[in-house]
Amino acid sequence: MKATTGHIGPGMCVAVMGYGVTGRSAASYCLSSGAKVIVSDSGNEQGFVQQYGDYFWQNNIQYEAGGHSWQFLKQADMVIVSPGIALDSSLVKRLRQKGIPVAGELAVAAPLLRVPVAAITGTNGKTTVTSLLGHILRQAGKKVFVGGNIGIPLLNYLQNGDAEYLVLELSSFQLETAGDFRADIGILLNISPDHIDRHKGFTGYVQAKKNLFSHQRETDVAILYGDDSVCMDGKENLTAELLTFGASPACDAITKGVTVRTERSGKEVLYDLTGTQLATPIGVRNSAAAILAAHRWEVEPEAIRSALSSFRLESHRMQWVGEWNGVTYINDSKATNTGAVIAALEQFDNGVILIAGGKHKGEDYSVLQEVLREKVKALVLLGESAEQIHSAVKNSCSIIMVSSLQEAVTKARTLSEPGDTVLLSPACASFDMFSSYGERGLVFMEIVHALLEEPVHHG
Ligand code: UMA
Repeated sequence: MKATTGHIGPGMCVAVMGYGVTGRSAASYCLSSGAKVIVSDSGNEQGFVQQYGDYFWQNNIQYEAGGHSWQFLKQADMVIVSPGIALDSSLVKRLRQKGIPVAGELAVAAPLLRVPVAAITGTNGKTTVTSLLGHILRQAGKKVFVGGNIGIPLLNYLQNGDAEYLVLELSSFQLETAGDFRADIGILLNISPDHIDRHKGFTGYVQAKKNLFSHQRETDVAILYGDDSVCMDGKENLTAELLTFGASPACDAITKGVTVRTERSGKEVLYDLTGTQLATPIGVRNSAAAILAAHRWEVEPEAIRSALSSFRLESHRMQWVGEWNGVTYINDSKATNTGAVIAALEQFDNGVILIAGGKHKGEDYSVLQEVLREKVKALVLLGESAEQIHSAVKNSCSIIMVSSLQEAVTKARTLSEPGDTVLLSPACASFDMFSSYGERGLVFMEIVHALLEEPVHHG
């Protein structure tokens, strides 16, 4: 029997293509629905069998590893494809031509969702806004499932969930295979180039992001970053009600300094983020998006305020470390490419002392020149890539070469003045000096805390 996406049950054979986090959740969901499951993964066969052989045997799951084949997959009534698998292969095309649906987990879940859904996408900040909205709803006493690209597949919810609201972080990969998925609230935070190989250019990437709005109804809401022309482009084609956030006075949630001003039931409401982890330009903007969503679901301003002040940012992504003598220290160790560094620097007017460098991944650092010229007072370089970055950006700002993170923080502190920001945003992987970006970020924060207990010696 040929399947209709979303109606998985006894008598059907479902192929799970890619057996990572999503694939394992999909297999488990299909088994619990009574379907027969087969698994196809490109990973090394020996390791695969060692890891999953017993589970496959217990659940009567046939598998192929080391690649995907038509011979194996053609027995399926439908294929659930993992987000990391590109859809332009001749095999995926052949499956579709032969009438075998190839769907992502959003398409599978779509017809089965019975509670309000907020879905958040964008190039940067989606994990923060997803966690923040989940946190606000929980503070307001609601039962919430927070999942998606943040690391918890939506199909986990379908198996065990009893939430009243779903808050999902969605990637462009997931939105490419979303089928009829519809969000009551769709949030697009920003768009800048990313995953260009997979989407065959920027246009394809934007298109995938905007799939989020394609099945919305008039009673739904689309929340867009009003100051971003790429986000706003095509707004007249939205079916849902449009709400915007940003610095422009025309926005529905207006960001100014560390405040967000908006309306709720016709009354002006002001949120002051002073003293919270969200009191950065990007944090305020992310908060504005989450506030609009929370108002839509009628959360009281007091519950929102309490959630904003107790919210803790995801580690190592524009993580506020502290403020000493008027200088703010920020850990953005997760910024392992130039795009992330540009996004980080764009949050500041100027006065940044940037600590960068690490393991080179083949990027062209000259794209940083303009933003360095505008925002950066001094660039402190360390790690394997220091020389390369230096020669690519040498005329953009003052550059200091150092040999350790300890030395980098010490230098940055002596160069800083009240009102400045010391930002670790490396543009490189960490593996030349650390085991992960997480370790690099933790070491940075330890050094900052330890150093700032000591008096500053300028010069
Ligand atoms: N595989 C194949 N064939 C291929 C490629 C991979 O069989 O052609 C196999 C691999 O051997 C592996 C499995 O597929 O066994 C991995 O699948 P996957 O890459 O789709 O990853 P998952 O483990 O299912 O994790 C995915 C998201 N990964 C990607 O989109 C690449 C996770 O986002 C997400 O947290 C998880 O689903 C739950 O929703 C990660 C990510 O990097 C964090 N996302 C990108 C981003 O944020 O920029 C989009």
